[in-house]
Amino acid sequence: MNAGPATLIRNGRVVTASDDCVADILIEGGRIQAIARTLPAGPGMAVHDAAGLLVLPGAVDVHTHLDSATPTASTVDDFAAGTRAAAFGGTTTVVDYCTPPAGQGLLAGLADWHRRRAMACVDVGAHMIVRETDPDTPAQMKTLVEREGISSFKFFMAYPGALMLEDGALFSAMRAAAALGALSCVHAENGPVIQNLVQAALAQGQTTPRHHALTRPALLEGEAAQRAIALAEQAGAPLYVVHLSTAQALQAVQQARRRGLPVFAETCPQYLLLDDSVYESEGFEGAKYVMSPPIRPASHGSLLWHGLKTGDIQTVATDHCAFTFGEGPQGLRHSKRLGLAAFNRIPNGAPGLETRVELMHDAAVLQHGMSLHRFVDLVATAPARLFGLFPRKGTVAVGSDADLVLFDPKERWTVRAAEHHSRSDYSLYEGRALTGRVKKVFLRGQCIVDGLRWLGHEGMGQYLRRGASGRP
Ligand code: DUC
Ligand code: ZN
Ligand code: ZN
Repeated sequence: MNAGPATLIRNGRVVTASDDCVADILIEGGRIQAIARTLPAGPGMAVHDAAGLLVLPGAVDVHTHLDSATPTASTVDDFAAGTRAAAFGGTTTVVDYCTPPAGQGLLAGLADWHRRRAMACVDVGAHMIVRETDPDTPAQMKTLVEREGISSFKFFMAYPGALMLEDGALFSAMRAAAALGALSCVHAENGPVIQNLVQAALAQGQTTPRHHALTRPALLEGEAAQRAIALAEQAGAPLYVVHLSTAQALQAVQQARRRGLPVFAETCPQYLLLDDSVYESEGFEGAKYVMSPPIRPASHGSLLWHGLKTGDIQTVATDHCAFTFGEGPQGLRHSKRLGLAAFNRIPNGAPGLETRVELMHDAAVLQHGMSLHRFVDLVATAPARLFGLFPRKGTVAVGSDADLVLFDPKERWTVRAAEHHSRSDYSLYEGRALTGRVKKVFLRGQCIVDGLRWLGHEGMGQYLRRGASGRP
């Protein structure tokens, strides 16, 4: 609970997933106390004028990898840098993937994750990645759900020999999650076949970044999504397909949903706004876009937009998994340059936490004609609901945490990595002109971003024990 002074936000246009009205908002004790057309300012109250601005719920990003290590590489944004970047972009809640190293166990992995997340500047929850199973795994999963409020697990169908669960283990893990009322999240790509394609490409001397995309075809994401849906149906498990990027995977999700199955999907701005021409340069530039799944041909993006409109895709998250392009002061361990000799050694992932809300406002509302309500739903409300955070997070309502974004829907500006707060040295959207900009951000009533000024501090983010996931 935040015991700061009472705060009044005046005359903003409050937009939620369902409502739209000009109102004053009174904040006390970190929560919204009242919303009314006119509220009086009491003595000592901090008053913010929001006339001409939208007042949106603090956005919720349910897919990040902060301070996350593999044996060869580590993401460059720790929780302090990553969540500060999030705040500048209007995101006040992050649900991050805890990835215990091989052999460590889930509870020990979580304890390490808590040490790292203690520097967070916005509120954070965790999903747990299950990369291996043993007889103790179901009991550990139970403890995570019941004691730690971790109500979602991620399973990889890619990266054999590293993160992948083969089908039997995947099915058992889905069953265990379902028995606990938890949501199974899957990275849907056929890992063994991709491994085969990667080895064949390398054997032919095809080492440049664009071969990353060529060896991870859309068909193999569609196949894995279809298989995940079948395994989840058999296990009686609700399913959430993370970072969905292809028409084939979307079609599998659509068919499942038409049959009434509890299948949900997330996509990311990079799959909506970019296309595979990003890999065309012959040099190393394409490494900036090496992520899994890769950026797809434009036809997929068009269908993903359709999936957002029909509601078959419920959320837009970032998969913020940031590395530097150059070596930078952080060193090679955080750099794409680890893969200069061969594309399969390029660390997978890209930055995105800071730009998601503004990109989606510009693209969804201004270019694709979606309503402000749907935009708010995609970036805040639906992820909060699906991952057990609603109504504390994801909306503007009496009793909710006072996580608020004052947003100027008319300001025009240009994305520049040099002006960002991520430690990554590039943006996937460098030079893109956008309309709509975050002006002020409040975390539990405290103004943490005021224009270009940072008013928050490391460690102010709280850990979020989440309720049941997978219930929209
Ligand atoms: N999957 C993710 O979700 N993030 C980074 C890399 C990956 O394969
Ligand atoms: Zn993934
Ligand atoms: Zn990810």
